[in-house]
Amino acid sequence: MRDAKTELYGGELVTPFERPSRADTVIKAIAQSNLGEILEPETFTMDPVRAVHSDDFIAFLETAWQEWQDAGFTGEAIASSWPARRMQSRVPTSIDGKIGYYALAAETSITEGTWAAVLASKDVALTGAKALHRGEQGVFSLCRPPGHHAASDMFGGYCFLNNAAIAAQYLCDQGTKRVAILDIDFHHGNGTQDIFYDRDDVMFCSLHGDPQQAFPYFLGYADETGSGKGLGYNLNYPMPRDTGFTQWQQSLTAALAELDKFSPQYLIVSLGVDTFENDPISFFKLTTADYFTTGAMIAELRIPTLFVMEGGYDIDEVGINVLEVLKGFESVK
Ligand code: SS9
Ligand code: ZN
Repeated sequence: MRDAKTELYGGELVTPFERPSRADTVIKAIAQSNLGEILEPETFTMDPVRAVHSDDFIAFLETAWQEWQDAGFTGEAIASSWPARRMQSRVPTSIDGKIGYYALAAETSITEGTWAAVLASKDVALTGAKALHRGEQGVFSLCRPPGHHAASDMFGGYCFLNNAAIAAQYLCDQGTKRVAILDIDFHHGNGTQDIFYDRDDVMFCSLHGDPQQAFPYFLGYADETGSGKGLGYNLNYPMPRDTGFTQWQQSLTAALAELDKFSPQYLIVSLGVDTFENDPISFFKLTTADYFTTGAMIAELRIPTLFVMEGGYDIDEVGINVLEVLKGFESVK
């Protein structure tokens, strides 16, 4: 289990917002509902991970914590130096150099148990993707840690391997022609966008806080629409501080219309509920009832859908809010 002790937040090391109890409250809420069977994840090989992430990045993640300890550091592994502008000539070999090279932000510590949790999380996503491929109409993968900020060779924003991207690529590798990813986490899914930016077989749509004001700050603008043959297959809907459901729903309606035109065989929803009004690190104003409506709207597409857990940091409400999305999805027959 990943139970890091430190997150760099406002200049202090605090208990991470992304913590084990998030998953506990979600599984508890779902177990008390009668939404369907709860399955344990299968173990997959690294092949689906290697189809999305670079070998050097995977090798880094696997040994980072050991190397950090071997270097004699006593705190959790955290980046503090970056290949900033005009400093990008080569990859260092020391762990403190490497962690800066592979980190896109400094809030995310690597510690004992991180790699094991990261592997389990991608197995949860792949188990969901496999169930979808076998004919399920709706599946939820309770992944933790989340994945949408992780790019092919960068971790950060609490994410290490991109679970949704790995699931999407797995479906492509099974012969699927078109997969769509709808990211409704409060934060822009920069990693997922980056991974599929030049592709026309995986469409990416993200609704999120304006990167002028919100993490990940450097990506997520509306004019990022894809490159090469991927042009037109990347859609961003940034929204300002205090956005409530009326405005958010307009973006969702627009995104769903575009997804419908693309006509994917499978839909993957990067499901974050950090859009919630009481979320401690975000600034949208969605309510619990809005999550039911959201789930129902997604179901109206009538595309086999895999929900992959991303963010949501109001520990008391994260379970009920996720459950409402799934109940809304199930309410449409
Ligand atoms: C910087 C805050 C960084 C990272 C949030 C990652 C959310 C993942 N002021 N916060 S869903
Ligand atoms: Zn988020």
